[in-house]
Amino acid sequence: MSNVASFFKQPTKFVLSAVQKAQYPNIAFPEIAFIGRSNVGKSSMINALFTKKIALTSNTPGKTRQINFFNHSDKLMVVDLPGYGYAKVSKKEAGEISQLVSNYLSSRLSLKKLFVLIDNTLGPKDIDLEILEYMESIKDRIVIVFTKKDKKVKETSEKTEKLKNNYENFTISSKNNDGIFDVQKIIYNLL
Ligand SMILES: Nc1nc2c(ncn2[C@@H]2O[C@H](COP(=O)(O)OP(=O)(O)OP(=O)(O)O)[C@@H](O)[C@H]2O)c(=O)[nH]1
Ligand SMILES: [Mg+2]
Repeated sequence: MSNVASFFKQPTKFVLSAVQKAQYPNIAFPEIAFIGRSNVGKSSMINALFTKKIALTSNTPGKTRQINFFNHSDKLMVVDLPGYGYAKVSKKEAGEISQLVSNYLSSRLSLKKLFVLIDNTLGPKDIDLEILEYMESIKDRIVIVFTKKDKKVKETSEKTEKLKNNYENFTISSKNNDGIFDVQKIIYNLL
């Protein structure tokens, strides 16, 4: 087995769910985080990368409402962020979630890569482009991941090509693991 494959098979443990900055674990490992619209497949991708069911996934958008931290083998912190743009949460809760995510993004110095997930079947939405614009200052640490490659494309957008030209990017499926190994290599090389 390659070093990369055996690395991802090592234990990954849930650490805690945070709803405020004071709760973030105080660690020295490099950190990676996953962000994207609700239901885009953040938790599924974490499970595919780390080859185990650690992050809760659901057919119901808005499943992940807190910042979930995972410790991979005392070498890497993995962060599952709440999804944005889910219409069915109350305005108050949506405000709280976006505050939580922006606090996280502005304060986490150990963050080595931010994976911004976009649903390949739908293409980028305004809210995805807004997040990318907001994160412009850390552009070199952003990797765009187009998810659900196994599914039929429903909407095409000229914005997709533009993003592909401007950002490091991958198109993956967490269902059949297509493209997962390429992302594992990127993560492995951060250590
Ligand atoms: N076909 C297919 N379905 C996927 C893929 N990735 C995720 N899904 C499905 O999409 C739904 C949402 O996946 P999650 O991983 O829970 O999405 P999330 O981004 O964590 O969602 P929130 O926590 O609500 O923000 C689930 O029904 C998954 O099974 C994929 O690559 N292919
Ligand atoms: Mg989730």
